[in-house]
Amino acid sequence: MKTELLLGDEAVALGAVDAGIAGAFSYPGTPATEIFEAIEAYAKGEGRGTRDGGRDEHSGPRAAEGYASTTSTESPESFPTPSAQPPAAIWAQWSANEKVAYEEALGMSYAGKRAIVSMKHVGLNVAADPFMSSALTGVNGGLVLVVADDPGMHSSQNEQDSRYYGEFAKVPVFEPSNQQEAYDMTREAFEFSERVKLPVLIRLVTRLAHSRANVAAADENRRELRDKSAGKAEPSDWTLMPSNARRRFKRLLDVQPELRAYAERSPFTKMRLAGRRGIVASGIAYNYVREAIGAQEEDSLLKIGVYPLPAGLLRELVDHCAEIFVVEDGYPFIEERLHGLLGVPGKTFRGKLSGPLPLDGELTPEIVAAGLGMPFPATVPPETGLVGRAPQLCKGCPHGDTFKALVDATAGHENPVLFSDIGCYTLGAFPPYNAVHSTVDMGASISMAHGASQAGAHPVICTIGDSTFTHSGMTPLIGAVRANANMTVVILDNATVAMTGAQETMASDQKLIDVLHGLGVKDPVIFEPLPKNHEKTVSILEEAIAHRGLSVLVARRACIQIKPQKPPAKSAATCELADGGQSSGA
Ligand SMILES: Cc1ncc(C[n+]2csc(CCOP(=O)(O)OP(=O)(O)O)c2C)c(N)n1
Ligand code: SF4
Repeated sequence: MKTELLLGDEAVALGAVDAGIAGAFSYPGTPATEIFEAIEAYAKGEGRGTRDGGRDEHSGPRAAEGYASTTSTESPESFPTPSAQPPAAIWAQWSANEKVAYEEALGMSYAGKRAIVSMKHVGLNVAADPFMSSALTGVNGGLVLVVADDPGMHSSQNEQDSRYYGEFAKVPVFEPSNQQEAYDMTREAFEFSERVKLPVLIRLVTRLAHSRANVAAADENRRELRDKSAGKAEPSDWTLMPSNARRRFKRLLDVQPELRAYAERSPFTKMRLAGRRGIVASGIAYNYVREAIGAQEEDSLLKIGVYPLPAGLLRELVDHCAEIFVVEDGYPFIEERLHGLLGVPGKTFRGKLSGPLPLDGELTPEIVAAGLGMPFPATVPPETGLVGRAPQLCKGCPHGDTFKALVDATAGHENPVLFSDIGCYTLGAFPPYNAVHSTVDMGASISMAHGASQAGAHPVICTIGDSTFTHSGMTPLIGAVRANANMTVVILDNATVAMTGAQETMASDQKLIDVLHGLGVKDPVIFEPLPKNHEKTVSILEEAIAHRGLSVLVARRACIQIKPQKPPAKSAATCELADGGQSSGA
């Protein structure tokens, strides 16, 4: 065993590498981004776990063309007999969006290899379609989906709890309470996935994903490629036409008792029966409980690590206790199920539903201790002397110059409708621009602009980043082109996925123009948002607004954080990348 100081995300990554994955798939999103990035680093030989002893055929920077890791040149040729040639290394490449990432991982699993797919919580909304159906098809090589929830919305547009998705799909959910469990559970999740032939969902939360602790990991030389491709696969299991889907849904129902039995006896679930107050805790909240109650052994305690819920253990605890306190980060998932609509006669429940724990936001050790009536050392925030300020675009950001021009170009219109999307440019909602009137979900700016234009609104303009465009903006643009909708689309091509830490983008520069041509946009207008071009940019926008029909413009200028810096400029770059440090939603 070797001990390493790891983020929760990195512990999952190492667990996956040590479980013998053949591939990692993801689309960036805080707080899950580092899972993929750590696997990518391992795959490139920067960390441990490279299957071929650290061979690295790729030497370019991460944000460069050609993508990162040592990649497989072999792809499965046909099902059910996958390629006899195992891939030479871990395949690790960002996907266009979370749905694509999930499907790529599923394909790898069908081909008999272990695959991990990771995303932030809202990413699972995008990937929900293949996720739900993969519970019916089942898997071949182990398939583990890691979803990082963001209670408290540190860098997200909403707060949602992925355990509901696990229950909805009827697949097992593992919820680590610390970094060691993140590592151990990931390895176990692959084993279990292959045993029950289902995808396994691992749920993390921001606080665990982004904090470090020592993790004891397996020795480097224990890692070996897992390969299920020799077994005969049954293609009809994976072909969800109604007759097969009905059969497969029955199979999913039939396997549920096995999942429940596993949850009851899982080493990640622990129970202690003691006093008449019972505490049920899961995930990171279990740590907060341990911190609050310390070494005392008066309370009865059930730690839940695996779902579906261990009904037998919960029954024992409820029978034994008069008062049950449920402590969980996220929605009151356990509490709702335990309490039901009508409660349990003679038993008192406490938690998020009945108080004193808050229904929204993130739990903290202080909140949990106060809820349990335990003393907690008061912490005094350090005196920094700093005044709080709204998040801002970096000084010199290309998006700022586009928004300035947009504000001037629309100044003569009484009611311009300015849809936008998710990225650094969401900060255009703040003064001095106030040029973002909506941000809902990735790609929505184009579809909403189309809807508004068909309602007769004018001018209708949407701003969308290059990565968000290839994530979910291309599909609605096809409809807008077909209808020649009276609207203006401005694609903000800054050559990177800036908000989540400058990952490589799918289509920038000429590639983006080629994509637009392919979607039916004949003559996209390109401009360079620079202060010296301001008047010209304003007139390009005015012309587009005056045009009765669809105009597609590309604001092409690289994010200043990825441009090579001249020495003095280096110290002058003070911007935080929004997804990591600001909070406009990521
Ligand atoms: C479904 C979903 N997946 C991922 C994210 C995280 N995320 C927010 S914006 C963004 C992309 C930003 O890139 P781009 O559109 O090119 O704009 P930039 O930040 O470069 O200006 C990502 C990946 C999210 N908010 N929602
Ligand atoms: S990171 Fe780049 S895109 Fe984001 S605000 Fe700064 S300069 Fe603009």
